Amino acid sequence: MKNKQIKLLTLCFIQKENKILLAMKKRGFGAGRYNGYGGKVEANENIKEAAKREMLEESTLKIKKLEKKAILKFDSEKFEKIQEVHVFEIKEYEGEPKETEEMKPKWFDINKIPYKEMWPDDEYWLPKYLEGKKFKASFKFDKNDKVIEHEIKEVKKL
Ligand code: 6OG
Repeated sequence: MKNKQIKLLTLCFIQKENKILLAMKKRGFGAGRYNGYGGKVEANENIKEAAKREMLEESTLKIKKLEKKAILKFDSEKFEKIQEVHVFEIKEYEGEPKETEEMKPKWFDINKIPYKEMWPDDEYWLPKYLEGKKFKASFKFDKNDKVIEHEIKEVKKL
């Protein structure tokens, strides 16, 4: 993992009672998979601002309050840079999620998460997220996006 540059990204989830909001990515990196909402942190913004901007662009929701829950690092021989994904729980928002050019939203029962249609790392760490834990994790994929190494460490603060 050492000589690569880092690309900063965000990933946001919303829970309502026993449901979680995921969205089908319609284009670009990760197309055809369900995921939370997020994207690249631009040079002129901080990570939280980026998370809010991506939520607005991809779901039309206006975020009022969010809390960082995890930092995930992904590496693969296919990736030019290590992807460092900052995961947030959306605590307060305005609006209803709408389909956009990039994402098609769907609420899932937290006991019926569609792991087979998600990134293969998700089934390792999303359960921990759903337990309300804070953690740092790293994953290495082979060229078929299979997880070949992983580490998850709970932390008090991020
Ligand atoms: P754009 O590049 O389209 O944003 N992301 C990942 N999410 C999961 N669950 N696993 C991964 O394993 C991921 N790699 C990236 C970060 C890409 C979005 O996908 C997330 C962003 O929210 C490799 O702008």
